[in-house]
Amino acid sequence: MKTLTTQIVIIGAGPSGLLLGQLLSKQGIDNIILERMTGDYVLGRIRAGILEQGMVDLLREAGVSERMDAEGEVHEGYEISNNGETTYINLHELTGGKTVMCYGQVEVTRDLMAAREAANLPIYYESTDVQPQNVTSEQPSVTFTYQGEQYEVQCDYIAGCDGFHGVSRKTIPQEKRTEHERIYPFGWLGVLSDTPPVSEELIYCKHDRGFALASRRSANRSRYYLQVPLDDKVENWSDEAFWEELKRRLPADAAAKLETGPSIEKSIAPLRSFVCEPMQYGHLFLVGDAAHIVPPTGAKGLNLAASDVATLYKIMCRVYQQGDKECITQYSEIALRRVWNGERFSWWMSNMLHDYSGVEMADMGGETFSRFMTSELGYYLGSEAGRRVMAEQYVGLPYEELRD
Ligand code: FAS
Ligand code: PHB
Repeated sequence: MKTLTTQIVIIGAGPSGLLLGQLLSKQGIDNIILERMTGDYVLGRIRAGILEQGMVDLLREAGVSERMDAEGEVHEGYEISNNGETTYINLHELTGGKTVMCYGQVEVTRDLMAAREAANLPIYYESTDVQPQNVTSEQPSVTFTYQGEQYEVQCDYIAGCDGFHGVSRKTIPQEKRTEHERIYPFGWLGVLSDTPPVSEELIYCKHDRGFALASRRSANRSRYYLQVPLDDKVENWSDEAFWEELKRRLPADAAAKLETGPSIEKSIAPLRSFVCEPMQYGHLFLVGDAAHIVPPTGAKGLNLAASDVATLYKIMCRVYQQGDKECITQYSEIALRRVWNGERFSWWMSNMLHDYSGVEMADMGGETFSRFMTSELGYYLGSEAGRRVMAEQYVGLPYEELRD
């Protein structure tokens, strides 16, 4: 067994792990990243596209924002189409000037990976059997296998940035954690295509046939989603079938402009709301999807991961630069307050914008639930106060500071 030593072990090289590693390294706090897959595999996962201002600020502080600032698109609002009737949610006007950045998660990950490589910072791709050890002791460690060799990394703290299917959350004993979950009765069929997007900004479409979202990655790359039944399969959807259904759900002016082309990525993602409480156990901290999952309807998944990173980063700076070890107890409480706000917004937007007809719910029929939600959507879109409630949450609620 080879022994390594560092201050913080980060499990997972998704956006959570890479961003945390970059911020800590800039403060001179040593860290090692252990990633199960190859870098190319991580970059092959097409995911989020909208960054809140808080995440944009973090990426700038991490010194990895040059390409985002050059290629990202600042969006001042988005449209909601309700069976073809569109309402513009003017983020900039409703929030006193705030906006969001449209820049793909893959590009964020690529920028962070490049920065780590340029600084020659340790990252072990294709690490297997990663296992946190003695997390409630003062000498935690992480064991893993790398290129056939057994390793143990001795450290002070462990950041579990290993996503929903990782090892970190399961390291917290079952009896010590409470898990909240809702599985939605539908999924999102996503398509990426090198075609000009139908709109300069996003269009969220509520439609009797099902939800659709028109998003983008650049002036020549589009990202579209369709609500599909939970048991649907990608092989059921030819590109032609996808484009025809998308046209039916888009508002007429956008449908008329839709430029179709071959899909370069096509996949179905299930939708779930999930929160693990607490988000820490001894010297182990859960970050991002390791602790929580949201339906992508509110564009919060990646952004909640970023706010977790911000909180843990501030705590670690205080531990190593001020010698204040007590402040680690604040992490879960602070992180969960913002997580639950993001969970609620994503759950609310999903209930309002998806079609529930045909869904059997515990206390009412799906058609009845859809009628309630259609009325909810109409009320919020119909009032400036309602649109402001949507806008404030979409741009992202403020990050919370540590208590002194
Ligand atoms: P990630 O899951 O991205 O990264 C975890 C990393 O840990 C992975 O690289 C994994 O290989 C690694 N890992 C796992 N187990 C390990 C182990 N035992 N040892 C070492 N490494 C291990 N969010 C949005 O805001 N908008 C969207 O449109 C959107 N779409 C999504 C679509 C899909 C299909 C999925 C799954 C998620 C989507 N999300 C979206 C949410 C997504 O963007 C996440 O919030 C984001 O990836 C969170 O980043 P991480 O916390 O780093 O987790
Ligand atoms: C995306 O561009 O992938 C995207 C944007 C906004 C969402 C979900 C996904 O709410």
